[in-house]
Amino acid sequence: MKIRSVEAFQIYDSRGNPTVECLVNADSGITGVGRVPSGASTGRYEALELRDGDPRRFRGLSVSTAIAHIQGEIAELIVGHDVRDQRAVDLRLIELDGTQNKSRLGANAILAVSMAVADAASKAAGKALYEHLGNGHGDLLPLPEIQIVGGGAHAHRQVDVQDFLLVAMNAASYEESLKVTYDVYRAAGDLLLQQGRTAGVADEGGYWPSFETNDAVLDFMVEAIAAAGYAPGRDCMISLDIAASDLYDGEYYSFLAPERRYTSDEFIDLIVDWCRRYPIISVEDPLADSDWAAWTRLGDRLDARVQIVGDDLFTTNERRIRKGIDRHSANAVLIKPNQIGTVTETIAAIELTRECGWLPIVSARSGETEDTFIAHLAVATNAGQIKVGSFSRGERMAKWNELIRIGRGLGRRAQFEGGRIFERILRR
Ligand code: 2PG
Ligand code: MG
Repeated sequence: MKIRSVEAFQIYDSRGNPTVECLVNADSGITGVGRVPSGASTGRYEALELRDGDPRRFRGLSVSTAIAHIQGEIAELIVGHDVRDQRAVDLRLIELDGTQNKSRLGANAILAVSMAVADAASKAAGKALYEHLGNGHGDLLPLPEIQIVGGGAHAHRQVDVQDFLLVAMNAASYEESLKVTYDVYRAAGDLLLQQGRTAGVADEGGYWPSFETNDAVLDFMVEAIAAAGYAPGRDCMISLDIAASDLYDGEYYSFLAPERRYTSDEFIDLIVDWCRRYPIISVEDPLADSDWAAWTRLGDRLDARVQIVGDDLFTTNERRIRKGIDRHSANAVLIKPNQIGTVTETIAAIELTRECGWLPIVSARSGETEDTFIAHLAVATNAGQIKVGSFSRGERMAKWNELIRIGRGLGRRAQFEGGRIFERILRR
């Protein structure tokens, strides 16, 4: 099953910004597709997304250089390779690029190709992508964390915290978790209308309301859960992505709502206090990606049941995850393929996370496409959790819906741990 040709062109993500689509054409008329997403609150240690930088074209965001790299050097390298040998292709791509952060060819170019190769191989085998990627071992439908309110870099800093998400703790199935989310998302919308706070929708489809403080949004989350008929803290819990690297200047964390500066220890106090006062099960990037020592101090202070997730801290990078494990920095890792740039490295990051007893959470980016690769990745690797933004907008719903289809494909083999997944943190 050899690669015959490689195509690449510019498409647009959910913010309308340019991104890369790649087609890998193999024998027997098989074509694999890869489309890359794009972040807004990007971690400093992510693999580099190559943009043209010409302010006259798409405000500098066009991707013709990345596309030219696919059509030129990359195509030349991989034509003739077997699509089934993902690892060999990915390693050659990494070698061809030759940099630590894929900055020469662009992680957007490399990942588009890597994903298209995986897709082509699954089609060649006549298998669904999750079956191919997981060698038939993937059967766990993930517990979703779904955004109700967006803030931070995704909503012009209306509030400082980036994601206020819902976790349906007691849902007995993946589909029931969506039903619970629907109820709460809609109840939240009704409440915002009644309270005159509606101000639009943030980048990932969550509400973008006007609130004076982060605490007010937390109160509102609890109110929305109850209004939907669920028990806060039992049926539903809150997950936060603080995206704290965006709030940190190297010395202080700054909030606009209300305006205040915090030292690392004051910020830790604040997070601990929130987790005490609100039904919070998970905090992502509660501290900045350079503030390593503070992460360890937070872990010592927080209730052992709270999931502490490194996103910008780890950037799906095995080296950084290993450092975090040595330092007891967290107990979960957000997994985003475009932070590292190949399918092989993404799966290796998930495996490392799990080997150490930590929890992986497969995640979309704030700029997404209709691509559903991450839904398959989550099931293939039995990741157990997934984060795809809110319960609205086509690029988000494409992933939630694909997981319904995967569940149907798995039939009676399908597993769902739901909120019990957090017990694994305690068992460490
Ligand atoms: C994150 C993601 C998704 P972005 O921080 O986890 O919410 O945002 O893609 O902008 O980095
Ligand atoms: Mg994040």
